[in-house]
Amino acid sequence: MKSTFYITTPIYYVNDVPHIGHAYTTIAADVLARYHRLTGSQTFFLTGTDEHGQKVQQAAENQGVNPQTYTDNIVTRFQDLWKSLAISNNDFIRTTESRHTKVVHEILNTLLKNGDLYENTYEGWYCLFDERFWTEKDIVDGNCPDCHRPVEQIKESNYFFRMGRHRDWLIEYINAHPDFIRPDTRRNEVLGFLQQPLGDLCISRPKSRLSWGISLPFAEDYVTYVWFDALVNYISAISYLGDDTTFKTWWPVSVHLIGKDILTTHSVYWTTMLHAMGLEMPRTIFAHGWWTVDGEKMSKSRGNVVDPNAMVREFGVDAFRYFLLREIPFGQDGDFSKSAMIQRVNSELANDVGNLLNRSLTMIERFAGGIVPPPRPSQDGDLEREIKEAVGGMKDRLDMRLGALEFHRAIEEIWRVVELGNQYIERSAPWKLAKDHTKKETLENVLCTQMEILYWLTLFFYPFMPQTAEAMAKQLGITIHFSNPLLGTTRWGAFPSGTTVAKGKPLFPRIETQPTQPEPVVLADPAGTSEVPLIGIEDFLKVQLKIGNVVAAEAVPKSKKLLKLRVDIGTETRQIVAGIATKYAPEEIIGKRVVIVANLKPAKLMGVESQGMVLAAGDREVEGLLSVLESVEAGTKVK
Ligand code: ME8
Repeated sequence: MKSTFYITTPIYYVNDVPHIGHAYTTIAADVLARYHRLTGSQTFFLTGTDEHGQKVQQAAENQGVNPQTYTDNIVTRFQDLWKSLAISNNDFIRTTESRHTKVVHEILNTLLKNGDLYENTYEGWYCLFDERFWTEKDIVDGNCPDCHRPVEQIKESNYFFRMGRHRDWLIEYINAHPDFIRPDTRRNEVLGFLQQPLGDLCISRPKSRLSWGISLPFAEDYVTYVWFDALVNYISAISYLGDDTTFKTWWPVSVHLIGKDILTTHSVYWTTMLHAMGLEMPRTIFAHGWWTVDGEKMSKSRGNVVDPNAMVREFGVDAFRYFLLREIPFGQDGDFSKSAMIQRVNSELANDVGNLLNRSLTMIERFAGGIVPPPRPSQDGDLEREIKEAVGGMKDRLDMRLGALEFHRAIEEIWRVVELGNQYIERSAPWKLAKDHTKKETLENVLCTQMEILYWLTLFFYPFMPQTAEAMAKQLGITIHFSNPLLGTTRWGAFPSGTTVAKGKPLFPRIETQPTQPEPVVLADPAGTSEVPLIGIEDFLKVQLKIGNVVAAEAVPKSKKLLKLRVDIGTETRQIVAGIATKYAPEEIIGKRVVIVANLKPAKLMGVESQGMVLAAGDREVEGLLSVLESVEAGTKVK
C-alpha cells in the first residue's frame, strides 16, 4: 500500500503583501512535499489565503474598492510569488470560495444541533487591531497587551463554541502523543497554557461591526470570527462533507506547518473543534521560529520588510530557498542578513557545489572527449566505499532528518557527499592519471564515479533546490523524471555510461561584494643585486599578503608556463596569471588555498592582465605553491 502525506501551510492574510516569513513556511512545506513525492508517497500540499476579517475590510475601504475586488487583486501576489519560488502546491484555497464557505456552514449547523454552540452576551475589552477581546487583567493602562493600541469596552451578544469542555481530553491527548505538537518547547508551552482554566471561544461578530465574513447559517446578523472560518480550510480543501474518498485519503493531515505566532489557535482552538466534530487529530502541528532582519523585528513601520521577489532577483530562487533552510535550525528564531546569505552562497554553493560540477565536467571533456566512460575496477577502494555508503544510506538519514523537520541537518548530510566528491577528485588526481596510459582504466573509473556522485546529488538537491537539480541533470547530459519515486528505487551505478555531458553556465555565480582596493604600493626592486639587502619591518608591512581560494583555472594560450587563475580573496575575485603550468594542471589547483600578494600593481603577462601574484616555492622552476595548514577563510591576511 502506498503511504500518503498531506502537508499544509497557514493560509496567509491578504491585508498585506507576502514577505520572507510567508516564504519561509511555504518553502519548508515545499521541500517536504517534494521529498515525499521523490520517495514515493502520494502527496498533497495545500496553501492558500485567509480573506475575511476587519483588516481586509478596512484595507479595501481605504482603497475605495469592495473587499472581494481587493482580495482578488492581492491574492495574485501570493500566487505569483509561489510560482517564482518553485512552490509545488497541489491546491490553493481561498476562504471566499464557495467550496469553503459551504463546509463552514455545514459544520456550524452540526455543532449547533449537537449543543456545541450557544448564544451569550459578552462584555470585555476589545482591540480593533488584533480583532480580539481581552479580560480586565490582560490590558495595560487601557491598552492592548499585544499591539499597545487603546482597547474599547464592548458589550454584545455573540455565539460561543464550548471549547472549555475539551480541556482535560486535550491535555491527555498531548501527553499521550509526543509527535502531536512539536518541537518540544512548543508542546510544553501549550501544556502550560492548558494549566489555566480553558474558556469557551467566541466564534462570531455582529454584522453591524464586521460585514466581511461568512454569515452564520442560523443567525444572518452575524458572521463567523476569523479562526472558526480560517482553520476549516484544512478540511474544506480536501472535500470534507463532499467527496468522502478524497477526504479519507488525506485526513488526518501529516503536518500542519505554522509559525509560533499561531500555535494556540492551532493546538487548542483547532484541535478542540476537530474533537467536537468527531474527527481525528492532525499527526503533527509544527511551529517554527521567527525571522528578524539585521537583528530587528520585521515591520512596515521600520521599513525593513524583506520582499522575497527581490531576493529571487538578486540571488536566484534556489540560493534563497537553500539559505532559509540552512541558516537556522527549524524551530528556532533566526536573523536574516544579506551578508550571511552572500557568505553561504559563495562558500557552499559557488565553491563546494559549483567547483565539484565544473571540475568534473571539465575533466570528462578533457580526458574522455565529453563522453562518460563505463565503470571500471576501483582505484581508491576505501574512499569509494565511503562514498557508496554515504550515498546508499542517505535515504534513511534524510527520512530521519526530514521526519524530524531538521532541514539544516538534512542539508549537512547531503553536503557530506559534496565534500567526499571534492576529496575524491583531489585524491584520485585524474590529471596525473591522464599522463600515464597504463592508468587508462583507473582514469575511466574515476571519471565515471564522479558522474555517479553528481547524479545522486541532483536527486538529493531536488527537494531543496529544484531548478538546480534540473540544470545539473542537463549539464550531466541526462533527463531525470523527478516526479517519479526515484529515492528508494534507484541503486548505485544508475548513471548511464556513454552519455555526452553538456557543460553549461556556472550554477551559482559568485556574488561579488564591493572591493576595497588597497592603495597600490611601489616596491623597492631588489633585482640585480647579488646581495639581498635587509629590509625593515615597515618595508615588509607594505606587502599585503592574503589567503585566496582558486575558483577557476585555465591555460594561457600559447604559453607553456602560465595559467590564468580566478582567485577569491573574500571581498572580490581577482584574475591572477601565474607561471605554474609546468607543475600544475588547471583542474588540480581549483579549490586550493593559496597565498597571494594582494597589493601588487596590475601587470600584463602574454597580454593577459594579472591583478596580483601567487606565492610559490622554487627558484627557476616552481616546486610547490604556498598554502596554509588550516581551513582559513579566503581573504584572511597573512602576516
Ligand atoms: O496568521 N518569521 O496569517 P499571516 C517566520 N491568516 N515566519 C513568519 C514571519 C516571520 N517573521 N512572519 C510571518 C495568519 N510568518 C492567519 C493564519 S491559518 C488557518 C490562518 C509566517 O498572514 C508564519 O508561518 O499573519 C506565520 O504563522 C504566518 O506567516 C502568519 O501569516
